[in-house]
Parts: sequence; C-alpha cells; structure tokens
Amino acid sequence: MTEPTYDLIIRGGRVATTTDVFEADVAISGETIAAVGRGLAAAKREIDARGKLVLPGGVDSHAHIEQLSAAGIMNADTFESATVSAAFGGTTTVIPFAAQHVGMKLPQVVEDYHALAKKGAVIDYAFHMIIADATRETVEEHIPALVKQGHASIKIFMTYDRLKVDDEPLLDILLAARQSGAMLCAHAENHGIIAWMVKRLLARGYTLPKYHAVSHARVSEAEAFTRLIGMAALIDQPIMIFHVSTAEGAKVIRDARGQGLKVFAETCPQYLFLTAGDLDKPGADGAKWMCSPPPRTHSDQEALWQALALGDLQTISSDHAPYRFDETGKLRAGPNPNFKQVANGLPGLEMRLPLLFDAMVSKGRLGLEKFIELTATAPAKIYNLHPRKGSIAVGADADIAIWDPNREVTIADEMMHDLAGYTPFAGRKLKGWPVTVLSRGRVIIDGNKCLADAGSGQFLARSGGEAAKPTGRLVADMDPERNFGAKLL
Ligand code: DUC
Ligand code: ZN
Ligand code: ZN
Repeated sequence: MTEPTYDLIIRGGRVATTTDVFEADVAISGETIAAVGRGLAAAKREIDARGKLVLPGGVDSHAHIEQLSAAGIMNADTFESATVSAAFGGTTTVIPFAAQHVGMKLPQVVEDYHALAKKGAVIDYAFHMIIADATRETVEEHIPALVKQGHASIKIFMTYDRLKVDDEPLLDILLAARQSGAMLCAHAENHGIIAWMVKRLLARGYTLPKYHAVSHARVSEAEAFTRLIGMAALIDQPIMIFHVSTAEGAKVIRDARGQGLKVFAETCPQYLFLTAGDLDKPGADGAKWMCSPPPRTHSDQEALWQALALGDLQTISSDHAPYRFDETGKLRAGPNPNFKQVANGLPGLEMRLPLLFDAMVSKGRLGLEKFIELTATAPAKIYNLHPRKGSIAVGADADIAIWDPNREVTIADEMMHDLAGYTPFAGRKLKGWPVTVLSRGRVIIDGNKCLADAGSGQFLARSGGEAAKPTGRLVADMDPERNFGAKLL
C-alpha cells in the first residue's frame, strides 16, 4: 500500500486570499502548506470543508498580555488564556509587548516576556518593545542589540504619566529605530491636553466613566499625529500610528501618505463598532467600555471605514487590554472610582475577527478579500512575518481558520475564553464563525474544544523588512552636507 502523500488535507472549501476566492483543497505536510489545488491526492487525515471558507489565520499585531498598566495594574490574562481566546476567534499570530517601565533594563524586560510567552502561548508570537525610559544605554546599546535578535519594532506612548516619552527622547528613539532598521509604533495623543481636561472635569465633579471620553478631546489625537509625523519625517523613519479613532486623525494620516511619507496606521473594532455613548451607563458600569483613545461617534466610524477602504489605514488590530470589572482591575480604586482611576483597555483578541467578518463579509462592507488583507496579510507584511504568516500559499505556515459563513452567534460574556470576565460586545448578533483553527498544521481549535498545549506557540524572530526601511530622502535640516554649516537653504 502506498503512503498517503500529505499529513492533512482540508478538502473542498472556498479558499480566500487578498485577491482571489476559489474552491480548492489545501494540503499540509508537517507544519506548512504543501499544495493548493483540486482533487489532491490522499492524506493521513482529512477535514471536510465543503460549504466552509478556508482563510489564513488572523494576525493580531497589537495586544497587551501579562502587562502592567501605566498605573501598575496587571492585565487579567496570562499568555495562555489570551492566546487560547485569540485562537477561538480565528487568530493564529499575535504581537504583544515587552513593556519597559522607567528604571527597567530593556534586555531583562524582553527576557521576562519571553519566559512568560514560552510557558503559556498556544499560537505563534513576536514582540514590540515598549520604550518608556530612553536612557543612553537603552537607545545606543540595547535597542540595536535587541532588534538584531529579532525584535524589529519599537512602541512608544506620547501620553500616560509614567510611560510618556517627550519630544526630545522621542527623536533619540526614532533615530535608534532608523539606524537599527526597526518600525516605530506609537500611541499618539497629546498628553498636556488630556491632563488639563482631566483636571478641569474632576474639579467640577464630572467623575463618571463617560467623562473619560470628554477628557480625550478630539484634537489631542490629530495634534499628536501631526507632531509625531513631523519628527519621523525629520529623521526619515517609518512609523505605525496605533488605534486611530477620529476622522481628523485619519485625515492627518491621509495627507502624510499623500506626501510620500512612510506612515502606516491601524484602527480597532472598538472604534468601528462602539461610540462614546457606550460609556454612558449608570454608576461605574461605563468603565467596561473605557479605553484610550475612547470610542467616538458614528460619523467617526464612517470616516474610519472610508479610510480603510482607501488604504489610509492598513490594519485592524484588537488592542486587547483586559481588566476585570472588580477590585483586581477596573475597580481597583473602589466601587465608585473617578474616571481617572480606572485602567484603560478592553478585551478584544477573541471577538476581533468575528465582529469584522460579520460586518465585512456577511453584511458585505468591503468584502472577504479586504477582510483578509486588513486582519491577516497586511499586518504580516508590515511587521515582516509574510510570507510565512498571513496568507494561504504553498510554503507558508499552515495557520488556517475554517469559517462557517452561516453560523449565527449572539455574543455573551460567558462564551469568552480570556480572563476579563466580560466582553464590551455582548448582545451583538453575528453571522459567520471560525469553527476549526490550525496553527502550523496542528488543529488547535475544534468546535468548542481547544486542543493546543500551553507553550506550543513559537517565537517569531523578525527583521524590520520593507515597511521599516527609510525612504532615503533625508530632509535638509538633518543633512550635514547641506545644513550643518548652517547655510541658507
Ligand atoms: N490604551 C488602552 O485602552 N489600553 C491599553 C493601552 C492603551 O494605550
Ligand atoms: Zn495605545
Ligand atoms: Zn495598546
């Protein structure tokens, strides 16, 4: 008897990429995709995918896992719970953070997060390194060394008291990113505006969660984007602007891209499906919907969808940042905290793809190919994980989500596999659900069962790749030939 040719075949589904949707079998040998075609030879095992969609597993390029908040509150999840919940939602690659706080040595921070992820993760992962303490040692020694070790993206905060990086150290970090070939990602909001608004609101007794949204005045986003883009242009350093929430912010990015600057940007489901009105609940309840930047208005949602359609925003990540609605998380300061005392963040790894599939594929907004691009292929490309991750192609890792496009589900808190204890999207009715999920050829989700072992996810070392390469056009101010003699230009 002849040996079966492949280890596994996913037979008869509709396979989709960013450009094509077609009926095919997908054959897997070991951990990678060996063939895509019709009537492929036998395998040791087969999955019947007739009537289903066979899609690349999602790539979630922004998630906070086992991370301390700015105020020192720990996320609700472990690497195991977060990645199990991601897998249930059809995501097979995640990029969380190795988060430095002031006084910490970056190599130790990275080592500590490695240890946590190695123990728990059930899907593959890379890290963005958060820099909160731009000492000379961090900037000149640690960043270059760690980028070489495969951590080719850096994240900074322009707000939050204990994390924010001011303009001058930010320029140092942009330069370090440029010299080591890393992407610079940013949480860009104007700290002074937010701090000033917070003080005025609290002094007048406006303490409920809904005032969190008021305190993050809209202009704080567009102003910080403009300042960051200006500094990045000075250094000629590519940047990724995280979680765009306003129409004005999206316009700043469109204009910068129109000038040929290498500015990438993402938004998140909370800015496409929630509004500031969701924070307006009795008592402290609105804290469950508190994140930064806050959800805005319906017209911002429309502007963000348009920006996604036009390519101004290239990815949709979750910004998963789960805190329980109890004294360990959102209510750490007591049952009636003022909005400034509440940890910012929402759980989102699990619901990112089902929410977007329902809106984009089932309801038809932008369609299946764009869904794959925004949630898998584009983040894999921008963070240099493609072609290994983010697509269904021969030679790629067999990271695959099989979706039942007709399954109808009403989201409920009890269904979630993360440890937040709630989802801000409870009660929504969705059509389309990931029913089987594979990571490197292993079935890790089969219906409502998780079959993956803690620690079976692998670290993905990566260099900066194409997206992180400077344009090569140094502005005159930075050019010694042209301006360090202070010539008139
Ligand atoms: N915003 C959040 O809402 N949570 C995590 C960090 C952030 O910037
Ligand atoms: Zn952020
Ligand atoms: Zn974040």
